[in-house]
Amino acid sequence: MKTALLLVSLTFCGLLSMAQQPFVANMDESKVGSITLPNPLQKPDGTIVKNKKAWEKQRLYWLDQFQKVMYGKMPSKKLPQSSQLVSRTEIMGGKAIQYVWALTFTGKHSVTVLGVLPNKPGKVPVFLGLNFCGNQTTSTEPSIPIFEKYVICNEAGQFKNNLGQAESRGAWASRWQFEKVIAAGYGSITVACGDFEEDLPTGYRNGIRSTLADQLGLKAEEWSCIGAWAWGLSRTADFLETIPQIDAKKIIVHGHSRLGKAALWAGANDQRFAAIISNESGEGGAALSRRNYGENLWRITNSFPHWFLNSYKDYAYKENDLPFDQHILMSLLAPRPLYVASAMGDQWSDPRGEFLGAQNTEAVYQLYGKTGLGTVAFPGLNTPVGQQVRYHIREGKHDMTDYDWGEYLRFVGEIVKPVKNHPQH
Ligand code: GTR
Repeated sequence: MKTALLLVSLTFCGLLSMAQQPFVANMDESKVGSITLPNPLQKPDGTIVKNKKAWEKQRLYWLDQFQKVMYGKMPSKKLPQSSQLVSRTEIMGGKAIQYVWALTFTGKHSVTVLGVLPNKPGKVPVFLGLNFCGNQTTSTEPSIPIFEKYVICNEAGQFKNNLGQAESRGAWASRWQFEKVIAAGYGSITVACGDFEEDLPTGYRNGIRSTLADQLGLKAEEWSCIGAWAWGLSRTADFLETIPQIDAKKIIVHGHSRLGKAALWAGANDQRFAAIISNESGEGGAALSRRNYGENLWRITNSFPHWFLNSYKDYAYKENDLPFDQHILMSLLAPRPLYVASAMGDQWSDPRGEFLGAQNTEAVYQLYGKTGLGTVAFPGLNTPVGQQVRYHIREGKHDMTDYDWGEYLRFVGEIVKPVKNHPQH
């Protein structure tokens, strides 16, 4: 009895001290050690996929694995959705039109979509990405409604109790670079991620995982917040297909950080996205989970349990047991153009792990006759490398900057070309 008690209290103290120990991220490359990655081309029976056709089948196998282990199921049911134009405003001295639309799903859940399109006739390719802190933070235009749900931003003077105030207008405009995007001949579309699901462990309660649970036929715990955001990106794409000025075959999905994770997951599930951009998506995004550098699986599933399936945290410090790694997630994007970007001052996201994640998609891109990143070494600062898969590490901190946008526009300009001087139709 005494021994049992002693054991119980020892175990209890052990657990307590583990929980109390602050997490110290490994930031020493020499301590990462060597890792062995699963081969995207290796089928469950051990044989190797040799052509595109076989890969298409293998692709579904991997998608299913990611659904079962990490991000959860994706609803297969299509819901009726309707839209309403809220406002149309000429901006940038007449160079662009800003649209605000309300998008409603089965009358049960509504989100607000912001669009900035060039003010000229003809269809344009668009960038589509979720924003963190409300549409009003992407531009100073006063006609954009202030987002009224919880956001993670809480800068004094701009937000109060995590709710955007009038002063938050344009707070994150530098991450959107609307003028630059319009000048290059593209449109830009965004929705606050919290309009689909607030970024909180309890966010599912008033997010689409609850409001649409019956219609979608999925329980909240069967998928995840990242899943809900990715679903939101696809539903926004459905809506964009109904807008005559938008070339819906050229929707480039992008996202920064946690929203970059959502963009990758959206691109994997929805092959309509013509190109995918991951800006510093890090752990659970482009970075390899098997590399213990910066944020790791233990830390992310403890800080943000709602982003993934509950059971994903069982792989903490057992990353080698994962059936996949994040290079396989990105292989699911092939043969579409993929841009993975890091920042030197954002070691938390493991830039080298993001680079290696992008590089290890090569075998799949080659099945399509494309060179992905190619056999390049980890590049120097501000030196993009690669072809159909591109990578850069820029100087500076965790952010999505003017430099990043310049490179994304150059990349999609080569591959997803905007139509110049298009005729009226
Ligand atoms: C961090 C998180 C990262 C990344 C980042 C962000 O706190 O650890 O995985 O998603 O937030 O979204 O800015």
